[in-house]
Amino acid sequence: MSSFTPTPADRFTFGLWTVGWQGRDPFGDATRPALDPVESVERLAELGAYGVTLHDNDLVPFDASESERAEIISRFRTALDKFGLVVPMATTNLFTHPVFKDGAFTANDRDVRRFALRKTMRNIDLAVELGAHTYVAWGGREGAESGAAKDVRIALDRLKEAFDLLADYVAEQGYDIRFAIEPKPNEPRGDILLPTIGHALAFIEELERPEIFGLNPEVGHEQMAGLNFPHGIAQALWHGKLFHIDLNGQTGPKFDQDIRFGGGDLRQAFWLVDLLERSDYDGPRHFDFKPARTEDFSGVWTAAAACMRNYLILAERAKAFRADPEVQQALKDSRLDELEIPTAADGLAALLADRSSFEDFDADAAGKRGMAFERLDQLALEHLLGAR
Ligand code: XLS
Ligand code: MN
Ligand code: MN
Repeated sequence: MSSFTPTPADRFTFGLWTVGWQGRDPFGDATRPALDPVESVERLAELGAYGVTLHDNDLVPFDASESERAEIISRFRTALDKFGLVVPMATTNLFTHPVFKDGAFTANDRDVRRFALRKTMRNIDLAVELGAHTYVAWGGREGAESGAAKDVRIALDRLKEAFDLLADYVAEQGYDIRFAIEPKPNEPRGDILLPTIGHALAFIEELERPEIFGLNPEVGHEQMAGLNFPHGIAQALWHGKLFHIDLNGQTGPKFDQDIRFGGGDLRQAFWLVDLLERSDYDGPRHFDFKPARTEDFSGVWTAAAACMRNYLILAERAKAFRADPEVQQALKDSRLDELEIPTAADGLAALLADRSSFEDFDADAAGKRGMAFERLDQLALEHLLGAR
């Protein structure tokens, strides 16, 4: 059994806003002081992380002057170099300042939309400077609380317009950047546009340059909608659209809990790691969690280390599950190998002529066959629990 000690080769990354979250929620003030991004870089490097990610305003305050901005960025770059962390992804804060109260790219006010685009383009420049190749777009306030407040079809026109302009911008600048859209069903808006992986996948195909747009799905966001996250990720992979991933924990449909990875729905976490580790996804394993506001900084670093450790434990458990000869037999007993056989590779005519497929098919007998899924799932559970 490995030591479950992360190294940069595991490609674990953290948002500056995760460990830096001060614990402010709708009912309570901050429970922790602000954390210097330079300290986050140092501590995360010590813990074995590969990189950090950021919103523009996680690093540079919204109202910083040009010279303040330059100084903050230079100090941050020095820390990255010193502690050996990379910045593979960046994103824009289009939700904190009151100017974004009705959204950014889909705000009813045109001047706000134009400001949001300029703010994003400016931060794409910084993202590229810092070496990022992925630009996340979470439309946290692109939504509404009431029916007439947003004409959704027109808002989608504006959202497409914004992404098409951003794609033009990166093409004109010659940037090697791909966009990863992050779906979320609600919070902070009552309802948010592109609420799930499926909505976002369909939207991307309407863009002018769909090839540079993919997804950044987050565990808790799909689970807030009662959806199966590993299934969503499997479909994103199937479409070639898993560009990035936000790992955390959630316990069912409620507010966005952002629990450390492994907290929350542990069985879905197991199947997620099993899927990711067997897939061709080679991007960062990015944690977007919030250390509980009950914690001091010691608890913050404990939670950050636990995200990585839990991922490694689950990867080891999933590997043991797949390697177990009894599991391999159980997979056959459940006919997973048969699912791999195309249903009618012999062609439509052969299918129509095949009496055994319909006229002579004994549906009652087939209906009596057990699928043996209970045994298969119990084996998985025992591996997950460390009982095998
Ligand atoms: C909020 C989102 C946000 C994005 C980045 O719910 O998860 O943190 O990941 O803006
Ligand atoms: Mn979240
Ligand atoms: Mn996220």
